[in-house]
Amino acid sequence: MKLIGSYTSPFVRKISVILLEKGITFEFINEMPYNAENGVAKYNPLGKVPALVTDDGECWYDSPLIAQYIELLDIAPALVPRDPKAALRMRQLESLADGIMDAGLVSVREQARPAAQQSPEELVRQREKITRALDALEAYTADGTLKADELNLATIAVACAVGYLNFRRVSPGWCATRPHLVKLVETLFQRDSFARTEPPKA
Ligand SMILES: N[C@@H](CCC(=O)N[C@@H](CS)C(=O)NCC(=O)O)C(=O)O
Repeated sequence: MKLIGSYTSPFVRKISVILLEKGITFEFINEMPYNAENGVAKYNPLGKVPALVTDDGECWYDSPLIAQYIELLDIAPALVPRDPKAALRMRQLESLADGIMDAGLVSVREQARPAAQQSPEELVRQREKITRALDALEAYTADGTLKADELNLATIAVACAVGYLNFRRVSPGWCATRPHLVKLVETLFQRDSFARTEPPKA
């Protein structure tokens, strides 16, 4: 299998962690989608990473769908419940985490523009999405919907989303008022799969 991605993308990290946790061997093809010259569109017409190319030459893109494909391979540990409704609930939590990644990415892109071209309103809009989503995740960890000691699609996605906020210093004070979420992500960050997929420092 080939995973097309960049080392800084939280969506790519989610898929890398899933593959590592399941012990699936893969080759990482480093492509930077925001570089002028990049080969991402060969794999995904939308020009986004991750994309996954299987040994049969099938190509999958959009990380929730890739995660679903990998789960279909039926390789332990199972990361999504078999019950369809429970699976849907877990995928909704994945969407919430992915939404934080999306809003974090938009914020980072906006702040990379020349100061005069940045939209403070857009930055506030994105920050509010992140704040509301983090509050929802804190509530889900407090009521046991998300459990720090459970490895599944939702907890992996949440840890990747928060890892991205930390890495890009978006919402830097997020942890002050969300102790349950802090415990969850710190537990996940201790895993080898997370240590091996930490974004580069520079
Ligand atoms: N919904 C997509 C989002 C992927 C995404 O936005 N990836 C970013 C990198 S973190 C990207 O490739 N952006 C390039 C672009 O938007 O042109 C997924 O879950 O795979």
